[in-house]
Amino acid sequence: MNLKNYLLLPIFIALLALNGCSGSNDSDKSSASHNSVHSGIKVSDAWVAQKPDMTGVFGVVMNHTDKDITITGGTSEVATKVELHETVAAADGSMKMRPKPGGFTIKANSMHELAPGKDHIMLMGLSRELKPGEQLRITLELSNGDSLEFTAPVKPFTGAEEDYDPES
Ligand SMILES: [Cu+2]
Repeated sequence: MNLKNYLLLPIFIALLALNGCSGSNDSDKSSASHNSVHSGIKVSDAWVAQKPDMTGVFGVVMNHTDKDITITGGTSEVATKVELHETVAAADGSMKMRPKPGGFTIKANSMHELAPGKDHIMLMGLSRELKPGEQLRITLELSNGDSLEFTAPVKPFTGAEEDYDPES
């Protein structure tokens, strides 16, 4: 190895380390750049709860257009079926989730929050175990014929509202 390579090596390693971190750890801010804008509609702060069999996708959907847009369905590589759920109070007072009739309508120039205990995207029939930090690709179908694709990191979900840092 000549002297020039010797000097460059630490820089190269440092760059590799930086790259390695941005993908999988701490998903809050870095993941935002993976979300894409289509037809003026966007998903931000998206995340997926780490659960077996079926799980929820959460985040904020923003409609920057001057027309109402409805999310009518979706697909994901890890789910056999994607449903759009709402959470409602059952007769016995417990909270239950079920497919929302008609899907999620995001009013013109408004946002729609997807959160535990509220509306959410449900990934049904997961084909494999989800790992904290991995990025899942989700595609939503819109009422205007377009689709909205975004990526969401998997985060541990304990059932409580508390924050939990998946970094090991
Ligand atoms: Cu659900």
